[in-house]
Amino acid sequence: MCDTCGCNVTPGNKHLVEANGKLAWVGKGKTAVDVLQGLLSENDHQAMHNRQHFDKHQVLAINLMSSPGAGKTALLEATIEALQDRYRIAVIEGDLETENDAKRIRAKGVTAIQITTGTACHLDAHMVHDALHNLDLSKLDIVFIENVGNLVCPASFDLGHHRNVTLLSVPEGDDKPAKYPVMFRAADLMLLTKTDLLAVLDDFKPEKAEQYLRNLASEAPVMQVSSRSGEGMQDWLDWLDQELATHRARIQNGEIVRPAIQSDGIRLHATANSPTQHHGPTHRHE
Ligand SMILES: Nc1nc2c(ncn2[C@@H]2O[C@H](COP(=O)(O)OP(=O)(O)OP(=O)(O)O)[C@@H](O)[C@H]2O)c(=O)[nH]1
Ligand SMILES: [Zn+2]
Ligand SMILES: [Zn+2]
Ligand SMILES: [Zn+2]
Repeated sequence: MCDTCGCNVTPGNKHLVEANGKLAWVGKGKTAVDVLQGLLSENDHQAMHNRQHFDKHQVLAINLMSSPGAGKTALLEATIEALQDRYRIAVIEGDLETENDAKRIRAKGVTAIQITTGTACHLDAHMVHDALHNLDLSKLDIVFIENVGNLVCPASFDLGHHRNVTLLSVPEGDDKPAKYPVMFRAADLMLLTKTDLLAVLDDFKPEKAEQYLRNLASEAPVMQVSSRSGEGMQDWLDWLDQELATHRARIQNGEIVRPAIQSDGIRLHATANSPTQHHGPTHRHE
């Protein structure tokens, strides 16, 4: 996990492990495993609370994941251009350091909340919650969360969103679903991006990428898009339309929509059920 990359403690949850924090190392004989399991359990609670925020306002929340530079921000820019007359959109941007992506989104006339994660290579539910309290969800239809560019850790943290979209860009090679199964198993949709480059990078075979995904027992749809040429964008926009309609219908029925569960990722992060006491959110929203 984050066992190997040391990223479990984030600016959003570090209060829990600091002195006097709920999961503080000292005083209660906690082991490292206890603390990590506790953090995951806290994350899941926070994620449930975040989902209540979204659902209360019938907002669809989509988590975009990929390796660095696969085209998440470019896809968002093109999506906003295509949809901003029809849907009210906001973006939560996760980056290690800069505010560059948020600035690109704001240039399209859309609210973008930047979360700088520092050393953490993924967003977690606590960081997303801080961002949510800076967004007026009553005035939105879709919130996109651009996760930190990383093909490993982001898939293991529920943020309280509804759908995972995993991007694989043509220059990365078609074997990535085989090499990073945890990430691609989490996908509710796999987008093959930068398809305008297929003509020059002709060793990338879209059908091979799809076969590697199917080898993971995933039935997620696969779409080819190019933010640059606009090719395939309509399929993606249609998918969003459909997801928003399904989401609203489910909320009317009192159902909760969750992204694909990543049991592999959870196993990578902790090996047993958390011993930590569960608790409700520390505040309520009217
Ligand atoms: N040819 C081509 N290039 C693209 C396309 N989409 C994005 N790019 C280029 O790929 C590079 C990275 O794009 P971004 O949208 O910044 O990628 P990202 O996934 O947001 O990157 P990080 O936030 O750093 O992880 C930029 O130079 C883009 O211009 C595309 O459809 N075709
Ligand atoms: Zn990590
Ligand atoms: Zn980006
Ligand atoms: Zn809240």
